[in-house]
Amino acid sequence: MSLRYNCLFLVDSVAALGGTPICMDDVCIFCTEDFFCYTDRATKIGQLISSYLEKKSNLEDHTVHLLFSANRWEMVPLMKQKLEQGISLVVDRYAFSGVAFTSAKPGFSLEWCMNPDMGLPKPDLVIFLQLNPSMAANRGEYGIERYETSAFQRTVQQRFEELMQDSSVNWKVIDAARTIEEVHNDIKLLSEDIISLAENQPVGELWR
Ligand code: NYM
Repeated sequence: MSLRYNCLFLVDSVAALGGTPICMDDVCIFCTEDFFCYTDRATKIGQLISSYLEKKSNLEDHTVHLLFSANRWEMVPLMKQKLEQGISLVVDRYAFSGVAFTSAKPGFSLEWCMNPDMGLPKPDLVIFLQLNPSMAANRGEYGIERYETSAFQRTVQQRFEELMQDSSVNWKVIDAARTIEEVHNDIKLLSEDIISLAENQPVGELWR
């Protein structure tokens, strides 16, 4: 893979980030950097997923998992183009959410869930915003979409913890139960460090 002059890092969490009090607009310090959000509901694949999440349609569990992955792969050319231009990318959710959520369903192994995302651009840093499911339930608009039940989110949390055992990924856990300013500060410090470290390093491939 080619060299680049930037960094790819992402913020992942069990709970939706869109609600108060933590919102990506509040915690994201990189207004000049590019921001990708998965699920990207603007594409045709994203619209199929969105309709499923909003319970307007049903999809078979393997099928929806592959659609989530396809929704990431369809953006890879654009992500790579930007990375090669020296732009750091901030990503809200990525393959880790894909694996954690599907493997929380009965009959899905972590390994099966990881396969379709193998080879995606590898993040230099993964920030996990830790929030317990009962606090998450108090966040804005929680409970409307599919997966937004405390029992399911607890299993998702366990799957994230299993994924965090993988030392080949640069995981950092941030306590998201604190104020926006505190969370913002932690993310800022971690991000500044990784941006200088990742400079001139080749983009890695996830789970390879
Ligand atoms: N989700 C998200 C998945 O199940 N698989 C994935 O690959 C991704 C990216 O979609 N409950 C789930 C997690 C969320 C839901 O995401 C919508 P958000 O960020 O809450 O809008």
